[in-house]
Amino acid sequence: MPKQLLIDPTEARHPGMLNGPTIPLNAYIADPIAEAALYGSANLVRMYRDMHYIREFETMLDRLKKEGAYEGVAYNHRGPAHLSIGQEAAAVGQAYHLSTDDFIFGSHRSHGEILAKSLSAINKLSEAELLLIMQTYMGGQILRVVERFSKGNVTDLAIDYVLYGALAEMFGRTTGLNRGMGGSMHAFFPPFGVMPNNAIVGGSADIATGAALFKRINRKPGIVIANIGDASLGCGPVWEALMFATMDQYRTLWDSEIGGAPPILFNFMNNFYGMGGQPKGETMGLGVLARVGLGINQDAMHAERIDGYNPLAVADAVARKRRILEEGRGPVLLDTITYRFSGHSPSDASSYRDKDEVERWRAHDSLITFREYLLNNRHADPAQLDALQDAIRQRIIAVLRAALSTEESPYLSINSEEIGDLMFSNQPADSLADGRPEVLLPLEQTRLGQTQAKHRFGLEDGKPLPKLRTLTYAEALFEATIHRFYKDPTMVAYGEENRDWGGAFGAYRGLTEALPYHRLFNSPISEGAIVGTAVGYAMCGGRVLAELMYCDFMGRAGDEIFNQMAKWQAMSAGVLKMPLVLRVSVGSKYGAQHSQDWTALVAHIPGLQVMFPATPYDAKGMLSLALRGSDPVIFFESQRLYSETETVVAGGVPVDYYEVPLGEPAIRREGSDVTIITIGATLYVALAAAQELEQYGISAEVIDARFINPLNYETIIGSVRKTGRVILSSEACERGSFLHTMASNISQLAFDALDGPVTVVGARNWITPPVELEEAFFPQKEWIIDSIHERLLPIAGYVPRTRQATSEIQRRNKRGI
Ligand SMILES: Cc1ncc(C[n+]2csc(CCOP(=O)(O)OP(=O)(O)O)c2C)c(N)n1
Ligand SMILES: [Mg+2]
Repeated sequence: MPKQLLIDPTEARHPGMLNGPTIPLNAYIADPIAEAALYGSANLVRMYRDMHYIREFETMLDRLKKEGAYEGVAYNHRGPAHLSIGQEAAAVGQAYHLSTDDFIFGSHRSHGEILAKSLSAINKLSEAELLLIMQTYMGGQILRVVERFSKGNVTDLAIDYVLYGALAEMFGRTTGLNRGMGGSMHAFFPPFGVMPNNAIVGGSADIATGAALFKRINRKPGIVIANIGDASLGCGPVWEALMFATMDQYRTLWDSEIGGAPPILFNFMNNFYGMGGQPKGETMGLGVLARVGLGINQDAMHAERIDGYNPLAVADAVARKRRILEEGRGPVLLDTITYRFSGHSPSDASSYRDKDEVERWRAHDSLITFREYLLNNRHADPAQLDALQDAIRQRIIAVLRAALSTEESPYLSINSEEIGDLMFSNQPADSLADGRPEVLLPLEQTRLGQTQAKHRFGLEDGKPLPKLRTLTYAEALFEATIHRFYKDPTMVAYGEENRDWGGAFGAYRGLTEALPYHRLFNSPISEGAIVGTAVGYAMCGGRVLAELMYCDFMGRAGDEIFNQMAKWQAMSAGVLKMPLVLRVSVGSKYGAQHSQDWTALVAHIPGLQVMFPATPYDAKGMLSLALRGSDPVIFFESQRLYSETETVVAGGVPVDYYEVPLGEPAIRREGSDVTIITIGATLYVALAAAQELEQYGISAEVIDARFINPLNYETIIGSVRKTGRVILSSEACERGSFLHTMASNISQLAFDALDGPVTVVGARNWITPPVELEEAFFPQKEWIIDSIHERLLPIAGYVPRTRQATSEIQRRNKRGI
């Protein structure tokens, strides 16, 4: 049924003027009497204390980097330190009203936000809750160190825990919050709602949006804040996140019971600088960052500029905006004015800015002005605040000493596989949450009833059965998908044209009728945000099936695939899982920008599983495997195959659920003279070549690799040892293709068994030409036979039809083509 969104031409063509809401700038009006009543002295002093914790913590790092010592404790800190000295009030004001249900995501400069949010959480949690968190997180490993030096009550212990855990993390110690795998720019601590920080600037925008989506869809409490630098507003994925977060469908099409738009607050920590470039007046034309809201939706994203040098202005804004988000009326944009006194990093001499400017801001330093505020309004006396500062210094010295000790705070062992062990979580699960999946139809009434009734094998007596009545590769994908949708209530799928259109290439036909909007929806054409939000959704504990149509579009989601999806499990030292399957399709017929096989690109990135089924049996069994897993998978498909039926795997595609074993290639034809290994649709070319080779008395074994990572070489090596010859082929451009990685491994693993060079036949190193010329580009049956003849096993009396001699390798490389 088409959705009910009518586009009325009369309305669309109607003249008029567009007026936007006005955007308040620094509208907070300080009222000390009201503030005293609202917060009370203790909380106001605590805000000051937290600002000081951040200032002292960052100062300590600054001194270590610049002077090699802090308060007599020497250390050469080799890692990064992007400090936020000057930005404390913005972080503390923001954290004040947040609970542990509220998540913050941040950037390379987020130490302050981590500490502020943690200190706020410590203030809100009971002693029992704090102890439980510390005793269970990382098996109590961090707590055991902290207990040795911490003095005082449980709150003191928790404060030491956070300071120590963050610092040990920055120093790369196994007792850090993320076992040293995250470091300064990625440290986080989910029990307090401190979610990943990102060294890819702007990287948190779409991930945080995905976390907010997770909260909404799974009815979880709390809001999500993405802390982003002002200069990072120049990043495409940030804009894509804004698009994703403001989609109308949350309110027009999704069931109102879901609660409206994802509760995401984009908070720009506007310190007026990138590293050295200045968004205002130089690298951007916004003037006032908050202006962006006007362009994004009719609510102007409820945007405001707020004074990040007054923690109370920030706290007030977060409290007001939180209500909007909870009512599903978000997203919200805040332009939080602040300033960093520290350089971009300690090695930065700030040559790009005027000393006078820094001095002017120093006069506004929130630590000075807020101290004055506390004194003037009799919330504290000077001696009390001095003592507080001194106590903070002493605490940080103790934390520093513990974090430096390699005995108390060791590194992961260099001579072990401990980092390797973190790359994948390998914890398959039928469902990631209890509860019944929300669906619109009983499973039997879905399209599954029709697909299951089809022929499951495409041949009868060697002749093809009608395709319309036989299960295709696309339908096999559908069966795997709907199965998991009906098992796992957290599972969602989205991408461009995923719903009424039936998904790219029809693989989702039948899902629209079966699933409510919030489980299957169309996204904006924002490939970065499709993957980035999926990363955020998955790291919060939900299963996502994201889809990018053409493999070539991965270029638009490069960071999200290469740096986010791939790396967060290991950077979190296993705290986060990434049950995210990204479907991409290798094209043909559509020319240069829609037809490339980029398996090698993703195979090169540590942390990704990469799969490429070539038969309907594998399409269902491998997608089933991927969709039950806990690891990120790039799932390649081929447009040549969507309408193909099963003609290779005897018995066809089972009706019941099954999985293909992870990493295991499949022998698709047995032979004894040469092994042909393929990835993707080239399987069928290889099978045809093998059949023709039979005429010449050559028996070829054909293996479909199916998996790219992980990949068990046992079957492959077993075959090579039997035949002594191996040729590899796929549709990927030959230079740098994954075939070469396999070739190199086979050479090393079976050198003694080889009777000839491991031979690679890839697509040409050209742009993909128009469909009429594709035969000149993609490997053909003749290329495989000719290569065998020229390089491996001369065929008596055979006249090659194409140029495949080794001299060709030299000629093509010399020309770079
Ligand atoms: C995608 C990306 N591009 C460039 C960088 C290098 N870089 C690190 S910080 C930074 C400036 C960021 O400025 P802003 O977003 O305003 O944050 P701030 O440093 O001011 O907190 C740049 C360009 C990066 N880390 N990631
Ligand atoms: Mg900045």
